[in-house]
Amino acid sequence: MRKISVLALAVLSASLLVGCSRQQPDLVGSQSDGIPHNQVLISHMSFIPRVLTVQAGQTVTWVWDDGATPHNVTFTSSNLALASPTQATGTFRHTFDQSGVYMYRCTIHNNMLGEIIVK
Ligand SMILES: [Cu+2]
Repeated sequence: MRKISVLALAVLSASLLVGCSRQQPDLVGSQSDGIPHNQVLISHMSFIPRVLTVQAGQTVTWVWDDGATPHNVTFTSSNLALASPTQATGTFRHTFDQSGVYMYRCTIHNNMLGEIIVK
């Protein structure tokens, strides 16, 4: 059941991203269409959106959706020592209580970089 809803979210997010990229790329990651604002999709060897802005106290969920390719979320900023498992499916969550800029990457793929900005 949980797996199905995660998949549904991933599909919804992907279609939202595709729709937005045709018209208004700035809306990616917005709260339109009921898609959670604080979600990062791991797909096509990238974090989508690459930069996500949230409010302090909010939880960010990363959703793996890149077939059998394993990835991880590893923070590189000195202000946060945190890393997800390396996995091909599943989710990872973290609640950001302090404002700041948090850089992260996938340690397997050098080009996979992401950023969480906490207001
Ligand atoms: Cu990766």
